Amino acid sequence: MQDLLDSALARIEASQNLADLEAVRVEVLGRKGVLAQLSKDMGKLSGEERAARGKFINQAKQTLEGAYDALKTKFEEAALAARLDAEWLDLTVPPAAAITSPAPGKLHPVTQIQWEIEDLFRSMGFTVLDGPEVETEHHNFDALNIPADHPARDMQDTFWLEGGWLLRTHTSPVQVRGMETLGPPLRMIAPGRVFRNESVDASHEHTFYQLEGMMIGREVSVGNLIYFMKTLLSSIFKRDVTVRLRPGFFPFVEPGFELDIQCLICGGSGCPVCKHSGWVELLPCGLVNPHVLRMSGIDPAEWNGFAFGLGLTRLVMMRYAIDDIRWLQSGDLRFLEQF
Ligand code: FA5
Repeated sequence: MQDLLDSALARIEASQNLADLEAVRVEVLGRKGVLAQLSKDMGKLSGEERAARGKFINQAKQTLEGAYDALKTKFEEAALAARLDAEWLDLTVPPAAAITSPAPGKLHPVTQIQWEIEDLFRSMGFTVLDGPEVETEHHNFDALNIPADHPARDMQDTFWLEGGWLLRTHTSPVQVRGMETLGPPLRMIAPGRVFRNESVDASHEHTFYQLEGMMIGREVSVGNLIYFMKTLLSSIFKRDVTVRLRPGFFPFVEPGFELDIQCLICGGSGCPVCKHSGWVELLPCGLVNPHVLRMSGIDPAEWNGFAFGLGLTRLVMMRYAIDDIRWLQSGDLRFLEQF
């Protein structure tokens, strides 16, 4: 009997894992196991022998079950430890990719060119001004000599807001704010986002960037205006570009001009960006209308000046030969990563 018990115990202890142990349990402790065998001939034993056998079986059962339970706990703990080892994550370790190849952010091409132009004009004594995107009708229109019934208002389809406010349709209201707050003499530029309620195509966005410029002095001439415009374009394009100046009408300048650039997408042969004309409107400008000076508290008998309103988004398109304005606000990284 003792031999049977010893060999059963040895078999339990020889188990290598939970599956082995389970198989041994069935053999040893199951219905046909060692204990069952020991109980089988109990009926043939005398009362004394039966009592001794019963005691032995009870102790054997305790011994075998104890060995089984201890080993089972040991295997289960080992399995749990192995699983924890495999699943353990140190959340404080930065991902390997971030260590080896950080993807640095980049400035949007419009911002890059805006900053270049700001540096250029600062070097020529101009102040960079900022203005609100939500404007008053007064600053966006009236003070620029565009009263409510003026047809020029229709040239810039407006997003009207509640309470008579509007999203500025151009950066020209910042001229007015500059004249009001700084007064003459004045050299200022004002880059910024503008909004127009118009349909979008290859060269028109509803939200785009302009860069306003203004110079007020004692004897500012068209010659001065042309000098600054040429300096601006040669600094941006760093090569000769073909431009043309033609008369343009804006109620806040007199005389007014349109400075067009020969389309750099198609080289002037015609494409959707230049609407097949070979030319792109880029830089309307002119001498400030005396009435506008007067409305902002500047005496036109003493002061005059020029103003321009660069289509900054279009300039970026020309500089990088971008054939559709919608790329610039697409947020598409394949496009943006090129700059
Ligand atoms: C104006 O906005 C005037 N405020 C410019 C000005 C300032 C004239 C000072 C004289 C003196 P215009 O509506 O033409 O003008 O717009 C100026 C430039 O913005 C255009 O030449 C063009 O380059 C750009 N632009 C106009 N509409 C759009 C549009 N929907 N999408 C992209 N660029 C545009």
